[in-house]
Amino acid sequence: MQVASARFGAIALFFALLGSVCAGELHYLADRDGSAVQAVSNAAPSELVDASGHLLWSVAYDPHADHVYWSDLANGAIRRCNSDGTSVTTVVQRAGAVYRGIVPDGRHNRLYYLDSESNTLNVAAMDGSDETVLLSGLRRPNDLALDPLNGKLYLTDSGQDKVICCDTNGGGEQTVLSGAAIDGVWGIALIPERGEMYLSAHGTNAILRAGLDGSALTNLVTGMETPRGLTADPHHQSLYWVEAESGSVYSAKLDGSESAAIMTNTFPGSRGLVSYESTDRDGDLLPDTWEIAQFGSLDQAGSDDYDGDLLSNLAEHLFGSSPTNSGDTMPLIMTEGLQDHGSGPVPTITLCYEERLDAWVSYATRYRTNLLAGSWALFTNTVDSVLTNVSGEAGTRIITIDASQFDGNAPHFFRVDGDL
Ligand SMILES: [Ca+2]
Ligand SMILES: [Ca+2]
Ligand SMILES: [Ca+2]
Repeated sequence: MQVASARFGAIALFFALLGSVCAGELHYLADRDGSAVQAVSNAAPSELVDASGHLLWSVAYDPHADHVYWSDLANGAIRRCNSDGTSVTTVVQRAGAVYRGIVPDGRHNRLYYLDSESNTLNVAAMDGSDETVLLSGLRRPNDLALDPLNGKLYLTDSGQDKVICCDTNGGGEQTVLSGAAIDGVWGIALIPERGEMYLSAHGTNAILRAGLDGSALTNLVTGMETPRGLTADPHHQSLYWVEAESGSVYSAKLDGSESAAIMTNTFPGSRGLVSYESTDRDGDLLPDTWEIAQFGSLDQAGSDDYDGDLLSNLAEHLFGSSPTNSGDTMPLIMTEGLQDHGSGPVPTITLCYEERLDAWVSYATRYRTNLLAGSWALFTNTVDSVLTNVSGEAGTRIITIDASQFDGNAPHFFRVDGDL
């Protein structure tokens, strides 16, 4: 934060936002009728694992170990392999178990999974040891999602038409959605940075969206036939799901627009689908090459603050400062002066900050006059906005504002955000 004068203050605060870095997408699909785990790239499937003798249900991906997980209902097992299909390993097995939703959390060496035979939510180490029941008394739990930002698990319970949330240790269980509006709720995906959950429901044959607290439930897409596994891709601002009846893979934008079947290959009976944007396989909004270059691994999340300077890794990425140096924070510099832009000299404020050229967000200036009351308002009444000193992946944005529009007796505070 830099304060330029008693009258005007500049504050840099930045929130995590989403969008597309580059084209290219990767899905993993549990192809039940074909008895294969499929890796699907740009609408072309290739068989990753021949799962003959397995009754496939869910599929999941762990970017940290680069492992693909699936549930095998025929043998009561959760299995995994490397992302090239090698080293198939049984992680968890119990006779009669009906394992459904799986969430590997490689950062914390935890594997969460639902068993709709014992009707429990469970956790184990990623080698299957130390299994613990986190929740019991469920009726037919189906799909599971992790909100790493807030340390919460969300599950769909199809037997009760409920979405249930709890802490990652099983505490704080609560029902966040229930009832006819989510009849037959099945798949769940989260984008915690947007505060949103997405659901598929085969009772209403809809794809739905709600807040993480269950508020503002909305049908995004209707008229499906038994939509099942659902996944959200924040970088493409897209949802993907499988429609079990036709076996089609669908996509839509996060608001439900542009809904369409995207593959000519179909996978009838399929239940599980996950998708990964190839430059951000761990889905934390940081391009993986940048993460590896900065941290040497994918262990840091966008919301983490590695160097403890109160700026998230994502903010440091978007605004060009070092995420590993607490002495390097993104400056938002403000100066005051007089400038002539064609109609005589006027008092001006100049704001200056670093912008990424490849950013998938749009940078936006906001202001307010009272830090204790009111809210930040978008500010667009600028005299000039130019990008200079372009070098490599970044440039310097210089915004000029006519200061005579402001009440000279009131303080004004400015900040810059990265917005969708
Ligand atoms: Ca990443
Ligand atoms: Ca930081
Ligand atoms: Ca820093």
